[in-house]
Amino acid sequence: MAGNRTFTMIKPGAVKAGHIGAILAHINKAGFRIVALKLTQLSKEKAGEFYAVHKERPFYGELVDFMSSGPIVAAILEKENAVADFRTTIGATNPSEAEAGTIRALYAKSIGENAVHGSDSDENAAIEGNFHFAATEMC
Ligand code: 3AN
Repeated sequence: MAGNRTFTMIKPGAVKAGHIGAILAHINKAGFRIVALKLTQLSKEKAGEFYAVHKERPFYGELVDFMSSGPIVAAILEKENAVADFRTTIGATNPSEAEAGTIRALYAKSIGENAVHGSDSDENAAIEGNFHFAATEMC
């Protein structure tokens, strides 16, 4: 059965460009409820831990450098079928392939600086949400 929560980050590029408000509004309009929310900055170590699954990929170093380069917004989102519906809302990893009107089509600069993260499974949504938030921060 599909779960009802997913995890997202607004990445440093989109935060620096001033897109926090527009992206959160887009998320709300797409029917997601914000369960947890924070503006924070990842250390290199924390970013490396978060993306450990990509350790062997050629872009890992670049990804960790970028994700620790400035503030991010982390959030847990709730909606029926949250993981799959949020991936539809954000669009393809490469913004040049993202459908028009998706968050990445609107706000991403490149495949590396692609505006937002979205969990790829219910299991990872729970792991990633717990990585960033204590139970008392989830409302
Ligand atoms: P998604 O975020 O759409 O699930 P993944 O899990 O394949 O995509 O990749 C995780 C992150 O790694 C992406 N959000 C993107 O920032 C970065 N990334 C993925 N593929 C590349 C690539 N070919 N070059 C640079 N960065 C990449």
